[in-house]
Amino acid sequence: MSPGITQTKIVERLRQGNAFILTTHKDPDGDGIGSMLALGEALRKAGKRIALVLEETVPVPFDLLKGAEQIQQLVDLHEHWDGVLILDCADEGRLGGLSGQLRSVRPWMNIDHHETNTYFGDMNLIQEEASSTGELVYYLIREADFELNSSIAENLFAAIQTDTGSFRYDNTTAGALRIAAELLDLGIKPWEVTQKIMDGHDLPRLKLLRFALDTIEIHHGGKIAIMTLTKDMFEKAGAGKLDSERFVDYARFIRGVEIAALIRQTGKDEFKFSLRSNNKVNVADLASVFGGGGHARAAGFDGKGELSSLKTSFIEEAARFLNAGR
Ligand SMILES: [Mn+2]
Repeated sequence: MSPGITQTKIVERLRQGNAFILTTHKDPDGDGIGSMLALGEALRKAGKRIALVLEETVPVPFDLLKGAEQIQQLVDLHEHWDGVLILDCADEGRLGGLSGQLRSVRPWMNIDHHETNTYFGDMNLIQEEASSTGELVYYLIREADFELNSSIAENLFAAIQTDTGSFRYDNTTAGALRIAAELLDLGIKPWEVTQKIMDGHDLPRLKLLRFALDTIEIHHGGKIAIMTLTKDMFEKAGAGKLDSERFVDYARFIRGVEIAALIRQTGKDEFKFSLRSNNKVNVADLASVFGGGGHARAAGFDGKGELSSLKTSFIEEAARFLNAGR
C-alpha cells in the first residue's frame, strides 16, 4: 500500500477513534519521544483519551521535553483502546516487553522512517526519505487538521533536530527545514530546545568522553575508526549508558574515515555497536550482516562473544563493504 493511502487510513482512524496508546522503541531517542509527545498532545486536544507508554522511565535529557512527565510505564488494558501508535520503531523486537503487553490492542499503527523497518504493524506508514518520524507526525497532524500549538511544535522540532544532528546530516532535506521554519513561526526557540536536549552535559559524560577518545583505533588505511567503552570506564566516570550518546561522531570526524564505530559493553560478553558512515557505505546494510539495522549513515547491532573476535569480524566485514564500495 502506498504511503499516501496509508496516511489517509491512519488519519481516518485517528479522527474516528476515541482512545489511543502511543509508544516508541526501547532506549528511546529525541525523535521517538518527541514524536510520541507531539502526536499525543494533538490527539488529546482533539478530545481523545491517550496513554503514553514506555517500558522504562524517560531517559535524560528527554525528560525535559514538554509533557514528558505524562509518560507512564503501565497501561490499563481493561479500558477500551482504538489502536496503538508505534513511532520510530524499526521492528517488533525494539518494542521490548511492550510488544507482548500491547499485543491484544489493535490495530498497531507503525509510523517510521527506518529503511530496515519490517512492516510489523497492521498499518504501516514507512517513509525512508523522511528526515525523522517527527516529520511524519507533522504531516499526520496537518492532514488530520488537529491543533498544532507551541508545545507540540517544540516536541516536533526536538524530534527533527535530534535525528538530523541539528540540521547537519544528509537527511536535512528542504522539507525538514520548511517544517522547522514553520515550527519557529509557531513560537519555538531553537536555542532553548538545543540547550535542553543537545547541550547540558554533566561532568561524568565528559570524563567518559576522555576515556572513549583514548581508545580510538584506526584500520583499513585510515578508513575505519573504532572507539570502545567498557563497563569499567562507565563506572570510573560515574556515567550512565546514555552518556555515550553521539560519541561515535568523534571517530567519524577524523579526516579520511568512512566507517566509524563505537563499541559499548553492555554485559560480560555483550556489546552494542553504533555505526556511522561519512559518504559511501550504507551502515544499515553493514549492521544487518550482524542482525542489526538502522539508517544508511547511522545504524547499530548487538554483539555477543569475546570483544577482540567481535571486533575482528566487524573490521573484516566493514573492509569488505569498503572494497565493494557499497
Ligand atoms: Mn528517527
